[in-house]
This record gives sequence, C-alpha cells and structure tokens, in this order.
Amino acid sequence: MSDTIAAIATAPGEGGISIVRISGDKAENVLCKVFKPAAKDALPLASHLLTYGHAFEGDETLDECMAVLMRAPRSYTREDVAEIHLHGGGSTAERVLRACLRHGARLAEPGEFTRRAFLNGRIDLSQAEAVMALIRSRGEQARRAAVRQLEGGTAAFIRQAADELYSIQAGLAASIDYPEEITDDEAIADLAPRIRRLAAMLRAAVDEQGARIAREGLRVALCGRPNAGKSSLLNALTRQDLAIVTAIPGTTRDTIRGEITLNGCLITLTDTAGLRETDDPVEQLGVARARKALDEADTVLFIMDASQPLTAEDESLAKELQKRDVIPILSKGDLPSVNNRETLCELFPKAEVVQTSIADPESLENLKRLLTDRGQRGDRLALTQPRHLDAARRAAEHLTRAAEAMETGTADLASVDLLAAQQALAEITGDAVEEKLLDRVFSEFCVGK
Ligand SMILES: Nc1nc2c(ncn2[C@@H]2O[C@H](COP(=O)(O)OP(=O)(O)OP(=O)(O)O)[C@@H](O)[C@H]2O)c(=O)[nH]1
Ligand SMILES: [Mg+2]
Repeated sequence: MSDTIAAIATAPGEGGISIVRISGDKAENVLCKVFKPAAKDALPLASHLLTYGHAFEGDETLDECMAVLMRAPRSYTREDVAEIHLHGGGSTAERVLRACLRHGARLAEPGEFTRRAFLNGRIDLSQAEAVMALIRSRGEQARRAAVRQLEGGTAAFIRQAADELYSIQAGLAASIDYPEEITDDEAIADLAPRIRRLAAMLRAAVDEQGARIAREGLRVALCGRPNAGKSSLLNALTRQDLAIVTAIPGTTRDTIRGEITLNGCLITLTDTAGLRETDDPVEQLGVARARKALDEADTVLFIMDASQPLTAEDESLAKELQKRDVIPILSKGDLPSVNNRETLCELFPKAEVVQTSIADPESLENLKRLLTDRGQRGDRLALTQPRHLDAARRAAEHLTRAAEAMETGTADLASVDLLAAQQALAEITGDAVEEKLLDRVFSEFCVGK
C-alpha cells in the first residue's frame, strides 16, 4: 500500500481522451516529472484544479494535455491522486505511463485503486464491487442495480441485519452470564423468534433468479411446434430480419438470439427449432438445442398457431411447462381461428393468454407489457451479486441452526452459529475479510480502476 501506483484508466482504442492515473505518496512528485504547466506560476499545483500544460520526457514533448492533482484525503483512494488527461489513443498514454514508471511509480494491479479506496475506509467492499458492476452493466436496469449498491444500498441492508444480530448476541451473552436474572425460558421466548425473523429476512433477500435478471436481463425462449410462428415473432419483436421464415415446418435448426430493451431491462429472446419427434438427425440436434434454451429461460413463450387445432404434442409440452413461467401465445391471430382460448386457459390456468399477429404490430404491445413486468423483478433487490447472495444464504442457515439450538436448550451451540452468521454478513461489507478473498474480488477488475 505504501508504494505509488500508476495505470491507464481509460479503455484501449481511439477516443477523445486517455487518462493516466497515479495514486500514492509520490503522486505529486511523479506528476511534476512528466507534466509541465503552461503558466509559470501554476507550481506548486493547487489541489482539485485542472491545469493546462504539456506531458514530456526529457527534451521531448509527448502531448498537449491537462492535469489534476487531488490531495489526500479528498480523492478516490484517499491518497494523493494525479490524473493526466491526454489526447485519446493508446500510444501517447503508454509513453506517459512508462515515463511515470521510470520516475518511481509501479504499474497498478487490476482494481488496485478501488482496493485502496476500500482499505483506506472510503467505501465498503460491496461498494467497491459495485464500481465494477457499474462498469460492466449492460442496460438501464443493471446500471440502476449497480448504482444502488454503489450508494450503499447493499451495505445499509447488511448493516441493519448485523445490528439486529449484535443485539441478539448481547441478549444471549447476558442470559448465559446472569442465569439468576434471565431464565432460559425468558431468553428463548425473546431471542429465538428474533433469530428466526432475521433468518427469514435474509432468505427473502436471496432471490438468485431476480438478482441474475437485475445483472444480466431476462432470458426468454420462444418454443412450440414447427411452423407455429416462432421465428416470425422473434423478427417482429426485435424488428430485425434475424431468423429465416418459411411455410415449411422445421425451418429453424440452430437457436437464434435477439435482444430488445423494455423499460431499461435487457431481454434476450432465443428462437428455437420447433419441438417434435423426428428421424432427421439435423433436426434432432436442433430440438436438443431448443430444449437447452428452454431449460435456461426465465420465461417461456409457448407459441401455438391459432389457425391449427391443438395436437397431443402441444398438450404434452404444455404439461411439461406447467411449473415454469409461461406466456401462452396464440399466433397468426389474423387468420381464421380454430384454436380456442379456453383450451389454452385450461392448460395454463394462471397465465394470461396473448394473441399476436405479425400483420398487426399493436398485437405485440400486450406481450411486451408482460415481459416488462417480468424484467422489473430485480429492480428493488438489496442483494444482486453472487458473492453477496452466497454469504447471505450462509448467514440465514447459521441463524436457523442457532434458533434450533436455542429451542432445544443448547444455547452454547447457538452462540457459535450466531458468530458464524455474523462473520458471513461481515464478508459482504468487507468488515472481516481475508487477503485471499480481496485478491479474488479485485482480480475481476480492470486495470486503472
Ligand atoms: N398470417 C400469418 N402468418 C404467419 C404469422 N406468423 C407466422 N406466419 C407464417 O407461418 C409460417 C411459419 O412461420 P415461422 O415463423 O417460420 O414459424 P416457426 O415456428 O419459426 O417454424 P419452425 O422454424 O419451422 O419451427 C410462415 O409462412 C409465416 O409467414 C402471422 O402472425 N400471421
Ligand atoms: Mg423458426
């Protein structure tokens, strides 16, 4: 932590600006070795003020640029931080970075600036991870989830749980230390339900699927019999000519993906081969891929041709999907209908049947509304990162065991599990973490952040 680090903070490739960032005790010193302000009276550099000048090495001018020094502790890392804003493109930034390294800075490791911000107490670990989640976010919903975490939403939720846990631990300690004043029965009556409530609150916050939807968007598979109109629907929803459409059943073989954004949520639509028994080896492979897409989907669009009667195959597939989130669709609504809604409603009693026709774009609005609702599922979650979900789940399990121990008269065992729950929660905010865990978290970062 004591050495001064440097890295290019901007993405490689052409762009308006490239930034070299330096952090550590020697940041000002290194900056002054590679940057000369244009105004003679600009030195020593004022903190947090962008100064015009030139980057140089020896007698050579490397670029016309701006630089800023942010003195500790008012900086990203809480150390002295300097930034040199150069013209975009990799080669100038690389030359300036190399000059910084020659003047005593060391190349930063991935995420090392953020790691310092965490170690210096400016942000907790969940906020540090949010920085990377924000950088990686695709779509408005993922961005919103990352910002909630960055602003301390996850930390606030976990600290609230941890506070209640400390209070329970204190109550248990008091009942063990002063058995004359607090009887076992009193302690159990007070503490066991509180432990169970806390476990339930954490379990409710662990919504793996919702969290994945918040991070990556909703996965939707388009399934149904050959010729049902799946590929036509994919093309109509994405307004692109992605999949081949013909009147020949069995046209689609590979799975075909399209993306749309509904109210900020990324929706990945996967068109699949029509499901049927077949001797054609190519079509069999297509059906296997269709089944895989079906298994991985959050939501299944079960598409049935309204102009054709329902077959036994339709019914058996519908039965198979009964435990899944299905939107039943009657396609080709512009053709004379022989397929009735009632049969579909019987097959999917809890679902709303949607009628579509590719001839009528308005008919897709209802379907989009249903997809939008599902995409919103991850919007209010306090926990969205897999690491946090895992730790919260472990905390909830320890709490359940602690409550059981209390209720069976083994309070000593309860305190062991309460402590384990407390440690699991502390892992999320980084209040108690091992170096190895930090290495793992920050290895996912990009260099320069
Ligand atoms: N009139 C009408 N025809 C449609 C509609 N949707 C699809 N079709 C026609 O139905 C036929 C099959 O459409 P596809 O989209 O290829 O059906 P699919 O389910 O992808 O078929 P496979 O790939 O063979 O499984 C084509 O001739 C389409 O033009 C619709 O809403 N109205
Ligand atoms: Mg198709």
